[in-house]
Amino acid sequence: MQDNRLIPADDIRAAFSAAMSAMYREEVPAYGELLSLVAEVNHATLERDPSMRDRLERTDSLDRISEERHGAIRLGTADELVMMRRIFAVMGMHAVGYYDLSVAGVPVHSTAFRPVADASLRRNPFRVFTSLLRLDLLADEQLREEARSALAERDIFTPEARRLVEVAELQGGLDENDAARFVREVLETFRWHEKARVDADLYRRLHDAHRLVADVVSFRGPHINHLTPRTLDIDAVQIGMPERGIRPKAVVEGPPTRKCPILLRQTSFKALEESILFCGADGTWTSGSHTARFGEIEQRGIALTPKGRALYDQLLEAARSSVSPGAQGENAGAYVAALEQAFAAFPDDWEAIRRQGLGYFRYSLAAGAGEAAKQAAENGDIDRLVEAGILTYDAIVYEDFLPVSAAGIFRSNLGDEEAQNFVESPNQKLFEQQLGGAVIDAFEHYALLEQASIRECLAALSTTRAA
Ligand code: OOG
Ligand code: NI
Repeated sequence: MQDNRLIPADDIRAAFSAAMSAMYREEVPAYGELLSLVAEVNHATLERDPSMRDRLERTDSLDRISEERHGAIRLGTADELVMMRRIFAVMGMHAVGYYDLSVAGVPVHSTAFRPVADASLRRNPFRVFTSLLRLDLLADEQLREEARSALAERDIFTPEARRLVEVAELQGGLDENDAARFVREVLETFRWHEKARVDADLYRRLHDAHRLVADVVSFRGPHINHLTPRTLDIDAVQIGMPERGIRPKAVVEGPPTRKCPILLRQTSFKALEESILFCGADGTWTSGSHTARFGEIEQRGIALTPKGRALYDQLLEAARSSVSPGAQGENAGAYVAALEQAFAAFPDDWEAIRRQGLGYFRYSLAAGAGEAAKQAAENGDIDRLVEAGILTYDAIVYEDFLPVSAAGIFRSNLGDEEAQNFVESPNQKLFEQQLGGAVIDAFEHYALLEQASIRECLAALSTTRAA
C-alpha cells in the first residue's frame, strides 16, 4: 500500500534541481549572469512570437522553461555509478541512452539520468549527463593502477545519503523531512572541493595522460561541472554573452538555426581557471590550478526518428568533413556556412517532417472537428485525419543528448590539444554491467509516446461516433 506521507519523487527532483542551481550560482558567478541573460531572451522571444507561447501553453510546457536545466558529472568507478543510479531513482530519474565518447578522444562512456513520464517531465525535466571514466583506455599501466587505487579509497557519498537511499528503497519513497535531508546530503556529492586528494606529482601525471582523468581522479567527489538552462533562442544568447563579459565557445554545437528546431543546439563558456591545493609529504599545502567547471546553454527541438537521426548524422558529418571548427574559433564562419548548406537537405516544415517520418509528434483532437469529418476516423488513417483537420499535432521535445555535440563541449573546455585518439570502443554491455541495469532506449520511448497519443485520439473519436 502506498504510504500517503511519502512525497512524490518529482518533488524531490524539483527541490534538488533548485538546490543545485543555488549552489552553482554561488560557486560560479558567471552561471548566475547566464541565467539572467537566458530569462531575458526567453521573455523577449515569447513576446515576439505569440504562436510559440500558444504552443508551449497548449503542450503544458510553458511553466517548465524557466525551471529547465541539465548538469553533468564524471564518475570514477562502477560502484559510484551504481550508487548514483540508486540516488537518482529516488528523484524519479532513470538512465536513458548510451553515449560512447571514446570516438571523440574522451576516455568516458555516459548515460543521461532523467525523468521519463510525460507528467514528470512537465513537473521538472532536470537531467544529469553522467560519465564513467574508462581507465582501460589509458596506455600507461602503472598510472592506471595508481588512478585505480586513488579512486578505490574515496567515498563520494555521505553516510546519511547512503542511509536515506536505503530508507527510500524500503518504503518506496521519502517523507517530507527525510526528502529535505536527502537533498542536502546528496548535494554534498556535487560540491566543489579545493583540496585535491592526490599530490602534485600524481596530478601532473594524470593530467598529462588526459586532463579529464585528472579531473575525475584527483578530488573528493564528482563536482558538478556545468549546469545548463534552456533557452528559446540560442543565437540571441550566444550574441548576448560577450556583452555580459562571458566568452562563449566559437560555434554552437548541433544543427544550424532553423524555423523548425530539431534535436538540440548547445553552446558553452570556457572553463574557469581555479586555484586548488595539494598536500605535500610533510603535510603542508601548496597551490596549483585546475580547469573543470563551465557554463552551457541549450535550445531543444523535436525528437527525431531513427530515419531522421540518420539524416541528421549524415548531414552533420558532411559539414564537418568539409570544414572542421577549431576549439579556438578557427573556421567558425566557414563551418556555420557549411552546416547551413548541408542542412538545406533536411525539411524545415513540420508537415514535411511528419509526412517523411523524420520526427516524433504528439497528436490531439482539433477543437470543433465536424461530425462528417469524424467519420473519416473509421479507417484510422492518420494522414487523412490530419488533412481533414480532425487531428492536430505538436513536436515531441528531444529530452536527450548528442554524442558529437557532447564531445565538442568536452573539447572546448579541455583545449584542442586534448583531441587524442583512443581506440574507438563503444561498449554498451560493459556500461550496463557497470550501471547494474539496462539503459532505456530513447527512440523506443519517443515512439511509445507518439503511439499512445494516436491511440487516445482514435479512442476518443470512436466514442464520439458511437454516441
Ligand atoms: C559532459 C559534456 C556533455 C552535454 O550537454 O552534451 C554535456 C561533461 O563535460 O562532463 O553535458
Ligand atoms: Ni551539458
